[in-house]
Amino acid sequence: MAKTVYVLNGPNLNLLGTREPHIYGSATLADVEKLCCTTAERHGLTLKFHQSNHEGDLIDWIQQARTDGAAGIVINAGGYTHTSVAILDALNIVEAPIIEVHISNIHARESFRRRSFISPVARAVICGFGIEGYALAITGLASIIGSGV
Ligand code: CA2
Repeated sequence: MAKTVYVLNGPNLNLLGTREPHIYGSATLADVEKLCCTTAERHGLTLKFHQSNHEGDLIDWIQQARTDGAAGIVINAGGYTHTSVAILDALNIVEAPIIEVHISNIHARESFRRRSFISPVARAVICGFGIEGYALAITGLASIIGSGV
């Protein structure tokens, strides 16, 4: 059976492509989903792709990934990256590899963005590659879990 990868997106990422293109580019979240889908397929992975503006939804999907036996989680928690102990707690009990993704280079922006509650539990962190970071994250995950080409 194909392994499943969860790609989780946090608050405001539904607005991708509509505002602040100088920071986040012009691709939409639908484009991100397509990119993730193609990349997951290439590696023989099944994709579960979600976005929510609500912290609890993200926590529910993290717990679901764990109970489903997902092969890994790629997460761009948006602004919750810098604030959420609750998301950290949820990720902490996931045994599958977690890849943290940011579209922008969070280290080249305001100082509060340099702190991530997720990085300590992430196997890898990708930032500053634009939406291509999602494809890199899935490819890296496939390599870690030994899936596909
Ligand atoms: O660079 C990233 O991917 C971020 O995770 C995006 C978050 C930000 O809080 C993080 O520091 C870095 C914000 C997502 C907001 O997305 C928007 C997209 C278009 C227009 C407005 C917001």
